[in-house]
Amino acid sequence: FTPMTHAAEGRTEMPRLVREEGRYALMVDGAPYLVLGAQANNSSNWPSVLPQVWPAVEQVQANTLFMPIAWQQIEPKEGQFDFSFLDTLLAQAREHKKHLVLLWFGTWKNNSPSYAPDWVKLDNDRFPRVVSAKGVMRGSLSPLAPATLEADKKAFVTFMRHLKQVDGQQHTVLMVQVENETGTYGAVRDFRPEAQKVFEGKVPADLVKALNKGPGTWKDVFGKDADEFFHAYFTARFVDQVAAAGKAEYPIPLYVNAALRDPFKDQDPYTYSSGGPTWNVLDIWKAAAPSIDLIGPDIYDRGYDFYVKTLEQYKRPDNALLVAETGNDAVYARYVFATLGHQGIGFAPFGIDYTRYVNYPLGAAKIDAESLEPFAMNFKLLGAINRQLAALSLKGKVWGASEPTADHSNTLDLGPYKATVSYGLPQFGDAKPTGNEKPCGGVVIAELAPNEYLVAGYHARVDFSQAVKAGKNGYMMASVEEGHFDDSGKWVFERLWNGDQTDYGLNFTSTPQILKVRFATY
Ligand code: N0T
Repeated sequence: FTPMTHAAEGRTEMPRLVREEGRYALMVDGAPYLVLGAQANNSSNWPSVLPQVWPAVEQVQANTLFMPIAWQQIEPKEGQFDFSFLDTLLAQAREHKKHLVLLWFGTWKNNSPSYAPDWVKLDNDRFPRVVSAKGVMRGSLSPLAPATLEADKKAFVTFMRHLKQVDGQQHTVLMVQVENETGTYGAVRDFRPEAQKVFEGKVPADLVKALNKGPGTWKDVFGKDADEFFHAYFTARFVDQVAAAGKAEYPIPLYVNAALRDPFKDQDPYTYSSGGPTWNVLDIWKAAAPSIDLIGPDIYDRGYDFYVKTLEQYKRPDNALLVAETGNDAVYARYVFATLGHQGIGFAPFGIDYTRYVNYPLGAAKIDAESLEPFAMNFKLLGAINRQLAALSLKGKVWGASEPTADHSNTLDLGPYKATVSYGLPQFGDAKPTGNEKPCGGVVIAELAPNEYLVAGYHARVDFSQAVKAGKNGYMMASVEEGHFDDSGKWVFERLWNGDQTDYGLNFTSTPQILKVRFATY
């Protein structure tokens, strides 16, 4: 797991996303890496605010800060660029030994061009807005506007070129998010005459082919979904062209994030960001935006079923799972374990800074060291086994579970063994699990070798059983070692757990403990 650095020259390997048999890893310094992220609040992208950002990032023990780079900030006057914030941010990230993920707030920021410069967002003739079916002009810019595409592309390319100049050796920046929560609120698509004409034309052949459909107009091919799918396709094409141009300058991984629709129901597209990469249009986005490395959900629903269903929807053989944003309320923290269980490459709570802004009800009503504690404890625990987990995850050898809301246990199928994870149990004796006071528990398990597993967790108990009985008398945990990995990735033994520490399962508290469990038959 030793990272391949060329520290002497200050040079490291380019970050990249690798895929093996439909599984993914983000390679950082040449080895798989878990992004334990923290996203700052939207308007924290100014040098004067950074002193309130770093302490919160340190507090949650994140390894990566997600930070916006706004179009209005880098190109306030057309053709005049200013990268002073980016340069300041980079220097500080290096001082704090944190990685960065930069978020391109361009044509779309939560559907609107609020972060575009005045010369863009105030000029409807040159940069037209979406017009709804009823003829109402919406805030969102149209994806069917060549001038908008050209202007955004030019700004993004200039940004990526600058990034290569200032970070092309050190690679502090791991990924760039292209736009933010694309799509349109209050209109399913653009109905301007220019857009209507395109809508009445044929579905592009490449899309028809990618989706295994027959040729025809949007209505012919997609029926009642035609409007939304049309908007998704052209939004994705727009974003893809911006991304492709940026990648040609500097090829680090590029991704998009999604404002979600109900994961279980066919929600009316007028009630979410229509055209953005919601679960029902992922195939369209995949076909239309090949330069985008992954599509990550922004999960702001506290419910267990909602959360896990969303993880399932965005973990695909053709999509690496990154929880691009999630709420900063304590109950969201445990979902990092389920994210790992779904082969996630990263997890980033949103609104991590001490500006005193809170996005309640999406996240916590109050942010301080105490409210951030569950994130901090989980990131500390997972940070200590970051490289091991990321590498084993790429091989399909990682399982993870988060505390459900209704039930108080879950089971993980490790193949030869079954792990039962229970919440709210005492550490001594058997009882019925009642759940933690507030749901906060989670466990991650990784197979190191046959019959040998790494087990770590937070406020949870783990019991094992054999899937199929083996051995004359069955099996047992032959040894449970507590320890840690040193910088070279070597396991360092600290002590054996036995007696009370193992008689009633492996009980994890808020203390970060990493166990190596060996099973044997007798
Ligand atoms: C997110 C964040 C930021 C009731 C909200 C979530 C961030 C953006 N948008 O604080 O604005 O930049 O990506 C939208 C969630 C809507 C869900 C409504 C459910």
